[in-house]
Amino acid sequence: MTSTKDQKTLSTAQVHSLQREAPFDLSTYLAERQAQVEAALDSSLPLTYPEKIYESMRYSLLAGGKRLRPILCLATCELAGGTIEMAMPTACALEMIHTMSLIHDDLPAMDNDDYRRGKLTNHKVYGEDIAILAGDGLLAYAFEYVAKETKGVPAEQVLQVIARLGRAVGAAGLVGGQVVDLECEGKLDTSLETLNFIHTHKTGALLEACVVCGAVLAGAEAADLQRLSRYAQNIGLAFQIVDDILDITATQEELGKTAGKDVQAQKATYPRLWGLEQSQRQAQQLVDEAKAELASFEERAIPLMAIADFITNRTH
Ligand code: GRG
Repeated sequence: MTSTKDQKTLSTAQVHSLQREAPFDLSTYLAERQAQVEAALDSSLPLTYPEKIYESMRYSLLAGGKRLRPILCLATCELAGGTIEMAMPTACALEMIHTMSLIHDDLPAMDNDDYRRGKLTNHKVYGEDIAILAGDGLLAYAFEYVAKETKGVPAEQVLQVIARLGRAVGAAGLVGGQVVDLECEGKLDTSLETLNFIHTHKTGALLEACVVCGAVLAGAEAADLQRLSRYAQNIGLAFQIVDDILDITATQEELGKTAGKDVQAQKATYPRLWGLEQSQRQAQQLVDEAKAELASFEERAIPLMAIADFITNRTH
């Protein structure tokens, strides 16, 4: 006959075994990671003097969003054998950089948008001067945060992360993509090559940094970094194709920002080039190719596989 203590031990083991066998559920996974990221972001940027700028930075940083970039960084760190704690400062920095790019993108000098993440844009609330500075403040703080807050990772790997982040945001990444995007506004004959350049830089470069930096922090080998980089490049382009599709098919409520902006601004987009159906097919093909890059990671890649599928299935 088993004692009460044995029964308790047995049932805990059973629970663990059941947990191991439970199928992976992306919604649960994303909700859990989103909650961790929200808490980390909230404590990363306390409100201090001069309050006005910190308030403006916090307004956009804590305005919600899918938190896809930090979640990708945490997922690849875990895939490569690291921990969430090792990657959280970089994950927060990636969301700070993404948020600053949204603040600047929404400015009257760029896309001139009134809504973002279901709320008024930063410049609508705080004025253009403060919105520009809030973006600058977030960008600078992202680098400080990685350098100061990353714990338990060799300095050489942290340096690599900082270098990769710098490349992803500068003229070789987001800034370069945005410049070509602005140049192409109103040019409906923009080639596929130029469209791909815009999006591999504007959207793909930061997504690639998310995926690769997580693995760098965990000390992944060069061959794995290359596989993960190809995965990220494919999901980055698929993400943008779906973004273009949703601009046409989704409502303002679903998007949290003005719908139909691309057509209104006469932007070259994938649906304009290929039509909606072929755009959806191309996005699916890129997601399939992305998932194929993960084969050698076996079950460790389940979250990244599911995130790739989420990209083509998302509605906002
Ligand atoms: C980076 C120095 C520096 C300057 C910014 C304005 C600019 C240069 C670049 C534009 C980058 C940009 C806004 C790209 C679009 C990326 C994109 C698809 C955003 C939407 O991402 P989601 O759907 O948004 O993940 P949420 O709100 O869920 O985070």
